[in-house]
Amino acid sequence: MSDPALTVRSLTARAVAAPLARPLRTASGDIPVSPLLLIDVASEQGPAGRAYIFGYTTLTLRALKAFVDDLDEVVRGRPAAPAVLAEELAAEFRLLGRQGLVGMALSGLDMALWDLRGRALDRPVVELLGGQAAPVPAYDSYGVVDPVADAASLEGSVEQGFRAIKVKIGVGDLAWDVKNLTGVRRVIGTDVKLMVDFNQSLTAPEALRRIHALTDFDLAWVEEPVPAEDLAGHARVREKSPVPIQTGENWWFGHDMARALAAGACDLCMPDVMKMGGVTGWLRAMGQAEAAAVPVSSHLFIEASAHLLPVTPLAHYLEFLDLAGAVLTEPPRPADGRVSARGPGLGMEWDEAAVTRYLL
Ligand code: SMN
Ligand code: MG
Repeated sequence: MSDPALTVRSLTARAVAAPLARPLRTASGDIPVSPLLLIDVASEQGPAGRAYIFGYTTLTLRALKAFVDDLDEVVRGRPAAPAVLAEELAAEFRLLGRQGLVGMALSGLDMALWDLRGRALDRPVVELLGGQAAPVPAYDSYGVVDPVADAASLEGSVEQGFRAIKVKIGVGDLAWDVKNLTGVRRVIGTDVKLMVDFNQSLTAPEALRRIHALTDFDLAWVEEPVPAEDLAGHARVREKSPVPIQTGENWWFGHDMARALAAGACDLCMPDVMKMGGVTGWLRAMGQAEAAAVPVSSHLFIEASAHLLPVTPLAHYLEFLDLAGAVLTEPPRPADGRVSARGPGLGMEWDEAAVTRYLL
């Protein structure tokens, strides 16, 4: 099939509160449901694309939907070419800036446009990017866990083949962290890699105090020990930490990534495709990680990340935290601790009965 010149016919958005398989408690707040905006882009030529964005809280969804509804008039009739629209929309919002809800919506549109192109060519996006749908190593990502109450779930992750698990800590004092990780290690054993995520909750001195006290747990990385925007703080921790420092989920577009890498903020990075400008933004930014020799993991967005990591230099881990499975006909499934991209496009189909059930 030749590459059709696609033009945007319409952009529609639906807000849902999708149930999460596991509650998501963090040191910086809890996420009881998955607030999603489902974005559908129709083309004049027939094919349609879709993607979702994650609002973090249902309080963002009304604004996100209103913005995407209004974006419909801006993009209607335009080429459904993600890189072209990315440039045009960056110029459109130059004075405002693309941080926050604007960037989230533009990234969602970009993902839907790439899905559209893949569907029009009946190919997975990873192949449009010159890659192959190879299985990507994944870690099972939890919120704060109770090693006793959650033992069966943690054991299940290991039995499913995950060779790496992340848990969130920092909700209590150091003694709480030690007790919690002792329990987690007792359940998952010592062969499974263990990562921890403080979700921005500590000061640099407290982070170093805790990291040094946690060395017995053989941690694979310590994530966002201090506030995301505190690059100097991340660098201070990284300088003296015996454990690799991980961050990036709160970087907005390539410029934030450049600032963080220049500050020496991390040993590892995990950009979020919804905050980096979608597929287009991710592709543009990843050369920075390669040049800085910083391994790249994904943040959330299992489906899109499975298409991106196979074409990302120094790809590290895919985060397996299922945000949208409740509204997909085929939720993402790991196989032996790995995830493969599915097509065509990004490989997602809305389960319309579930969408109706969870519609806001
Ligand atoms: C996280 C934060 C907010 C929502 C989901 C997940 C977390 C992670 O920081 O790294 O998964
Ligand atoms: Mg995190």
